[in-house]
Amino acid sequence: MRLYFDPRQLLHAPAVELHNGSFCAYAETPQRVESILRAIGPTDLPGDFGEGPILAVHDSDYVAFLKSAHARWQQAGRPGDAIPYVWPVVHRRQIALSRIDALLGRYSFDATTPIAERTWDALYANAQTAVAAAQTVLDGESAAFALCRPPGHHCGRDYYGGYCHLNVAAIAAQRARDRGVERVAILDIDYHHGNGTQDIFWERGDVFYASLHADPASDYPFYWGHADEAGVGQGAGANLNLPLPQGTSVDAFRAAQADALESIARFAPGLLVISFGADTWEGDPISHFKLSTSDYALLAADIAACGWPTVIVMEGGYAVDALGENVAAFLSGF
Ligand code: Q9C
Ligand code: ZN
Repeated sequence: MRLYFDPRQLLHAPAVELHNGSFCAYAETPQRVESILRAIGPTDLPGDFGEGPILAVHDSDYVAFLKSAHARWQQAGRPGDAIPYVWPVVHRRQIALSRIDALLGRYSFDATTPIAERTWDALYANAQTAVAAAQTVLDGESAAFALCRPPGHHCGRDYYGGYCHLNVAAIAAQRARDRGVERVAILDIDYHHGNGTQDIFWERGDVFYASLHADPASDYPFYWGHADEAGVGQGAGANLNLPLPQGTSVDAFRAAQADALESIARFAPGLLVISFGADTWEGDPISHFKLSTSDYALLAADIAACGWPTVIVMEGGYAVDALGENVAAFLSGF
């Protein structure tokens, strides 16, 4: 299987995050990548596909904001990473926003996702990694892995959060659409619901989104991910949420994944994108499922047996020492 990664993705390195009321070490650390590389071996550099694939998913004003946010933060005299503290939720007047704090609140939905000095460079390389894996599968490989980092599934067309700024799974899926694949499915098996991916394709019938995740009644991102969210308009019926209780282990997870695969099979995709998070592992520090390392090979084999050309995009997974083995186990199933 071809594996893609660009070392510039490590340039996004926030120092701290706001967690349960205090600042603590950033969970989505560059060391996650080192763990994965140790376990999967050498990777290929992606080519440079330009900004086109990013702008095919994200609004241009949002991309311009991401590029300039940290410089604006510094111009305002602020130290460290840019972190929002105000949001236009109530009576959201958004006239000529120019103060960095106003912009941060406009384009984010949480305060856990800093923008650091080199964040844009990392995000750009991250998107290229996703496109390279998609392109390899479009060119005829049965599967490819994009070692994306930072992850992407929490961010939408014009907003960031949940450690995610560019939606790499959506960028891969949209690339396939733009290169002639008529129906693309996304299977999201990160511990958290992929609210951004759901929002991006909410009104579209050409991209099917299916997600297994912790019930939003108990877990982040709280405001999305319930079972009755099915899409609207052209997208009605093309969104499938399968929330699962904390404590879920492999039998229930595998059964839910089989339900998702059955729905995807009815949709008959020409290509599958997997948003793969290893934060479903039993030892993950911020999550509460009970999958073991060997379970990942089983789950991947179930997906591979469906026979769809498959792009695997890395999402979450925060038990850094075990992360590499969990990713390698998943890839071995293909
Ligand atoms: N510090 C992904 O797995 N923070 N994002 C929860 C823990 C948000 C996780 C509080 C978790 C987002 C891609
Ligand atoms: Zn997650």
